[in-house]
Amino acid sequence: MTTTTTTETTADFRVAGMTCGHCVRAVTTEIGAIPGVEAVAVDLAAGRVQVTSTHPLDEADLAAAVHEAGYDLA
Ligand SMILES: [Cu+2]
Repeated sequence: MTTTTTTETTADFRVAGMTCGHCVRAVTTEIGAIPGVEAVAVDLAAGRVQVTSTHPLDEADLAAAVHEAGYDLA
């Protein structure tokens, strides 16, 4: 990336236990509340979450947010 001045980062990780749209909404809301997060995309079938943020996220922050939503990183 040489054409942009931002350091936008996309991280992909797994979340265990999501089973429906409510789970997706809870995880999206909690992760979306982390400072710097710009977008959260949940793939329910794959149990994966893709997070776009303005800077690399601390995995501890992600884990805390996912836990707050009622799930755990897989
Ligand atoms: Cu659910």
